[in-house]
Amino acid sequence: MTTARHFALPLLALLATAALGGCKAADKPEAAASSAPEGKPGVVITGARLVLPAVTGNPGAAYFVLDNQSKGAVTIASVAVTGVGKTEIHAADMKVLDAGKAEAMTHLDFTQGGPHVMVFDIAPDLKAGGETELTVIFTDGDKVSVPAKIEAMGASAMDGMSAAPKP
Ligand SMILES: [Cu+2]
Repeated sequence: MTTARHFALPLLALLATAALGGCKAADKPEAAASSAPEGKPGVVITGARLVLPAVTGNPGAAYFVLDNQSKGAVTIASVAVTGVGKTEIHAADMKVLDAGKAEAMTHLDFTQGGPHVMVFDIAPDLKAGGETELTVIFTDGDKVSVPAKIEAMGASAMDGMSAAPKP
């Protein structure tokens, strides 16, 4: 009986350690995230789309919404689109922005008539109705990639233009 008790205690201690160990492992999503190539905790990108120019060879535009649900501000260093040679982040007035900053718990709309990503040198295989990939690269090196629908410069783009506060 006494022997059994002596065994019981170390076993409990062992179980407690195991439980703690398990807790720590589950508490380490960073390890899992860093083994994945992309992702940024608390940042969600939705509605990504690439709008092709009406005239081939002209620049197009990419739009998306960045939702920053994290406790810190995030700053976009650049945006890459698969099949596109070059991108620039533009303000509504077409001025080049060095970066897009989203304060904590806010969201950033890249939308027609507002800030947008101007895309240059669009590969001919990017066709309306298809899909490409849009990658947002942050100043800290993190990246988030999302699928982006490819759209022709159509009715919706025209709507955006008439809604734009431009002369
Ligand atoms: Cu522009």
